Formats: sequence, structure tokens, C-alpha cells
Amino acid sequence: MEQADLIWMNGELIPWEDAKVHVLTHGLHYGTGVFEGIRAYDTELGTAVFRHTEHLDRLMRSAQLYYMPVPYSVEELRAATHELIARNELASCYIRPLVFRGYGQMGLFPLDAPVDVAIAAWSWGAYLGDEGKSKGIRAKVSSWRRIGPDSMIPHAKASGQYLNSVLAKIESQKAGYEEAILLDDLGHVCEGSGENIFVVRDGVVHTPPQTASILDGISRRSVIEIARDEGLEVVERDLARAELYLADEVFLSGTAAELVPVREIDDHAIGEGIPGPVTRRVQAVFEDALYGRAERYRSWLDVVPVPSRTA
Ligand code: PPE
Repeated sequence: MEQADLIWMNGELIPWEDAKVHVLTHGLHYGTGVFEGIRAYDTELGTAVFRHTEHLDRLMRSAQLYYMPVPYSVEELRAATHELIARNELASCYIRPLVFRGYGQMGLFPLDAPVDVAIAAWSWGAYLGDEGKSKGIRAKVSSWRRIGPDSMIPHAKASGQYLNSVLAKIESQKAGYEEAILLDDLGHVCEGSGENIFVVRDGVVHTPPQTASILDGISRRSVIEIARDEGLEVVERDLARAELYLADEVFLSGTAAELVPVREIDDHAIGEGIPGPVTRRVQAVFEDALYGRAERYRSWLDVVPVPSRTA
């Protein structure tokens, strides 16, 4: 990981190496934390955070779902993030806000433990590789099912829930694939270990619905809007596993990964085994949106104010 100079922790900017917690931090033991993954891009308008408020709103909702009161408002976290990026002099970066139950109380009842908040930002390249983004990746359907709504809260982006993604990711990597695709508790296609999934067949874009235990991805929402603006039909419906193999094109979307074509699943070539035309088209517009090149999606960008210089 590429270090930055400063991290924001409980209202203060502190040196990267000082951003530490006690080993008896509640969240470290029980996974009682919620987080976000956000990216900022170097655009012609300046450094711009992509769909910043939407991400912070989701952070607040994730916290609420796990009964964690966040001692800061969305506006405060947004301003803190701006300052963090500016002070670290990052032109583009990945941003990781984390709200977690801190030190002071052990045992499963968490409501007496403090709630700590940290925001880190650092340079993070293509999550599934530059080659993955251009040529597509090979994925494997995981033997691990995505956590279901009867045991956890798929809609929350909660730290403990990621043990599920970690198992799937390790399995796929050890088997020689770049990403795992998880099915939901009913055996329908759900999502990647850290990305939502789209399946293109006969020119129509399909993606699993909210009821399929997906994380309500912000890139997913953006992709759906872009695809529709491009005149494509987008259908949210349950997808059978075989529909992955029978697809003309498959792609993944996520903040860290951005938009990544899938060229092979379980050793079946998808379409021609190279990124298809719909994927290419949506990917190009999505990238334009991220980098502020698309006028139509400018409202998705939260430009980081340039700090006023003091003499
Ligand atoms: N599903 C999961 C399980 C998930 O973790 C992510 C984001 C998504 C879908 C896509 O959501 P969105 O980023 O809002 O479009 N995964 C984050 C964490 C990745 C990591 O390895 O850490 C991310 O992409 O930042």
C-alpha cells in the first residue's frame, strides 16, 4: 500500500503512522465496524470525489443498521475528506472512511463501547489490474454463498460481513482465478467479492435485483443510469448460474475495481472471450464520468476545494 502523510481520526489530522488502536478494540474482535470505499479522480475541474454524498449516506445507513451512532454529520465527514485530500496533496486517491466500535468494552453487547471514526486516503491503482480492465478477467463461481438477509444485512457495508468475501476471494485466487462470483442463498447470481455484476445477452443488460443479497453499489447505480442513457435496456432480475456461461458479455462494477470485463467464468469463454461491444461502450462512458469528461454526469463529482494559501 502506498502511504500518505496524514489520516483523519476522530476529528483530527494525525500522521499516518500514529493512526493506531488498542488490541482490545471492539471492532477488531467482533467485526463491529462499517466502512466505505470511495475514489477521487484528477479531473480538469481539479480533484473530484465521485458520488461523495451518496457514499457517505450509505456509510450512515450502514452504521444505523448496526446501531452505531456516528458522532459526525455527512457534511462534517465530507469537509474532513476534502481537507484530508488537500493536506495529503493527493491528485487522485482511494478514500476509506471507517466507523467502528472502539476500546473500552468487551463482550457482544456493543452499545456501551465508543464509536470511533477514521478516514484514510491513499493512491490505489486498478484493483483487478490494468490488464484486467482492458482485456477482462477470469472468474470462478465460489463454493461460498453470499451472506443472506436472514443472518446478516447484505445492504450494509459492514466490516465483519467481509469475512464472507475474504473466503470467496482466497478460494478463487488459490484456484488460479482473478475474482470470485458469489451466488445468493437461493442459488441465484449475486455479485463479485467486491463488485456488482452485469450480464449482457442479446443486447439487453441484466443485473441481480436488491432482493438478491447484493450490496446496493454506487457504481452499479451509475452503470444502470449510463446504460439507459445510452439507449440500452437494463433489467434487474434473478439470474441463474448458467446464464453467466450463456452470456454474450459479463462485467463487474465497483469503486475499487471500476468497470471490469469478465472474459471467462468457470473455464467457459464469455462470448468471444474478449470484452464485448456493450461492455466497452458502457465502460468508456463510465470512465468519462469518473474523470469529469462527461458533461452529463458532472453532478456526480464533488470537487475538492483548493485550500486558501496563508502567507
Ligand atoms: N459488492 C461488494 C460486496 C462490495 O464490497 C462492493 C464495493 C461493491 C459491491 C460495489 O459497490 P460500489 O463501490 O458502491 O460500487 N467494494 C469496495 C471494497 C473493496 C475492497 O477490497 O476493500 C470498493 O470497491 O471500494
